[in-house]
Amino acid sequence: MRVYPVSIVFGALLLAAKAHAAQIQVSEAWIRALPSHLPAAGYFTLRNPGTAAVALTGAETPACSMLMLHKSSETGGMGSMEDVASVTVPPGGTVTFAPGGYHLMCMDPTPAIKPGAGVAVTLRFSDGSATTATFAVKNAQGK
Ligand SMILES: [Cu+2]
Repeated sequence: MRVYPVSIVFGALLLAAKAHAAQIQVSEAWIRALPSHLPAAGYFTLRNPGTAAVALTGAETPACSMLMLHKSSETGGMGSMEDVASVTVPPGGTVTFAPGGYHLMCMDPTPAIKPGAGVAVTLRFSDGSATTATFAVKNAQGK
């Protein structure tokens, strides 16, 4: 039998409690696959059940060479998008990634990005937690 120093056990318990309290919930996750190897966009809703603000700081999936945080906007009828470093979810609040606004941009989609399939995407947060959710792949019409 091994005896662990109390401080290590206590530290692990603290970490577990912290991660649990701040766990962000992901729902309605999907990816729009486009023809001709064009970048695919990922959409979802984040809900923060915790009591502190948590920011989405990054995302990754084996199905894309890179998964970037983007925000679409329209100025004078011209659509454009920009990189964003993080997206904050307020305590008790939700943030929706949807066409025309925030989205994940999947560069170099692999054949796994195929309508009808599901791909695992890991979302990383400012509190050090990470959540992996299955994104349903839909076609260009969002079906
Ligand atoms: Cu984009």
